[in-house]
Amino acid sequence: MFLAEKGLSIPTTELSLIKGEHKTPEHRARNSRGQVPVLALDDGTYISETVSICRYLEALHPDPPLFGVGAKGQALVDMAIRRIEFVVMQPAGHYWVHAHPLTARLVSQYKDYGESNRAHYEKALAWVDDELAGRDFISGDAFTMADICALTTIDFAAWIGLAVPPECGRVNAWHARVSARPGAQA
Ligand SMILES: N[C@@H](CCC(=O)N[C@@H](CS)C(=O)NCC(=O)O)C(=O)O
Repeated sequence: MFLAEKGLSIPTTELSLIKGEHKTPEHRARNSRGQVPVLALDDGTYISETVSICRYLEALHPDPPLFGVGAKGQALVDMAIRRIEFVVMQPAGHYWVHAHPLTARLVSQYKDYGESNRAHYEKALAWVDDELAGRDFISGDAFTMADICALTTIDFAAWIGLAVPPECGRVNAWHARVSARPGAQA
């Protein structure tokens, strides 16, 4: 979505997570965490972490700005991204690891703990709902990387069974607005 919003296109290679292609020594040499995505630079450098990859691309292609403008704007977008990752994604991630049937064969699950994250996730969304009062986007009046982080987190959470509660009206309206962007089809 970040690339589409920027109007950029880069060559991609897909790894099969089902086949474990991300855990091979060859891929761990690119990313010691054995995860995707990884951005390979022409000079042999590999950059992991989605937000870091996007931040690098933003520096090379500043328009349209997706990480905020100026010291204050950039700090506010960074704050919003970190909060989406730590406050919203974390309970969804713990639910995925500890309560979802698809991860059961991969890890030792603590199901009660996993399920307890549903309430944390819903509380986090209620907080996002409050944040959206009087603004169109997560970090303010402009669409930014914080919206991409929130959209992908919320869509992933819905896919694993954590829906946005109907009472989160502002989150639902924001979700419809941001999902309608051409970039969301990427
Ligand atoms: N913090 C990393 C998370 C990357 C991540 O969790 N990638 C998933 C696929 S979307 C993955 O590689 N999962 C396999 C694994 O963790 O072993 C980022 O933002 O890029």
